[in-house]
Amino acid sequence: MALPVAAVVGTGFIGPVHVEALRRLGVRVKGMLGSTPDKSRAAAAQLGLERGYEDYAAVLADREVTVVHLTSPNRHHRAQVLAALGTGKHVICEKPLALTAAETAELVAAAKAHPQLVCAVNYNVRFYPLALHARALVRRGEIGEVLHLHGSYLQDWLLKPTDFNWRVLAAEGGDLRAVGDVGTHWLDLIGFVTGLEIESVMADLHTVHPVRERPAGGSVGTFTGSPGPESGAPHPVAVTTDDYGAVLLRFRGGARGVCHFSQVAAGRKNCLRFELSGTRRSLAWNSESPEELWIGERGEPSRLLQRDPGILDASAARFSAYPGGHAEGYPDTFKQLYRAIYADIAGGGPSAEPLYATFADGHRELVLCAAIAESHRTGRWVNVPG
Ligand code: SOE
Repeated sequence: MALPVAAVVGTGFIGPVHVEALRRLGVRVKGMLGSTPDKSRAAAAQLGLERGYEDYAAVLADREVTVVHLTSPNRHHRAQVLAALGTGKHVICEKPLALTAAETAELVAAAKAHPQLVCAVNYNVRFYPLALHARALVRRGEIGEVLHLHGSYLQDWLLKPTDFNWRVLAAEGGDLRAVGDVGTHWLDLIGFVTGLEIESVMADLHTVHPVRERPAGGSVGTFTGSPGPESGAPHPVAVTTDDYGAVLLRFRGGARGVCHFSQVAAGRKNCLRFELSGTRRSLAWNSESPEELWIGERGEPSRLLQRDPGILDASAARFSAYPGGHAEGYPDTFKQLYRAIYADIAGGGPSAEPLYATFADGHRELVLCAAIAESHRTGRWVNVPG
């Protein structure tokens, strides 16, 4: 079988992360597509890629390309996924999978109609070795039954009213932003690690800056937040998406949870934390110190486990490349995620229970977002359809 060849759609913060991870695996990345042909060419030149595509039609028409990575603004995902599947290409789509649960339901159906194609959502946090190890400990019964859990995902790059990015606009990124952009990482991870399903939610969302200063012309990069030198005078725009969201969770089977998400938390750059409290032990992990897993005990000293493939569960050691003390972090999660996905591509199609998030998992996140939005609107607990 011919080796897979990838194209990456989107030249912002995350597109180059995909390119780098693929190259570390030896996957050929043929080209990139930006929001203009000039941006495509500039990105291709900077990363040393063969093609800066003119438009999406040119990506699809490139018969050498068998896998499309979508890192474009969320509003493009639905149409780009459908078109890629229509031309027989595997799809790895950034999260959230699309703008609404109606759109993601359509994408799940499209994936079913192309069972030979791998359809994945880029929930990379699953692939920190200690996230995989925590999952294995829960599965082995090491923490007993989960009683309750809590956590957060906090960033600060949208703290000021002068910080702007396409994500703040509901039309570009979806109605929910802190919850949709970073909260769905947390919610996906919790489901992945514990196997628990959320039954109902009670949410409180808040837009700290209902008006933000949007620079004229020029673009504002993710994490740079504020306008670059090429941007013109800013003008005020109304913002309806959440800067902050807090959600109480009830899980099927009785466990309880609480989480909050923010993109206006000064000093927190990209900080995802969770703590699971079980009938035997607790587990806690923080993405900003991803090499350590806290294991909480009652009758003996609690301990900090340092990542080392030699002591990890085999399911986690498989995705940990370096000996302990040789830190693995954010870029490695993309590499390991693509290892799992490209193994399926090489194997001829999706495996039965992949570790990576499928379109069904991506859909589940949009269903949760809809329930969270409804709960905030109505001030009530809202059931999440199973
Ligand atoms: C911006 O908030 C962002 O890049 C998210 O979109 C990513 O999913 C997350 O990994 C880091 O932060």
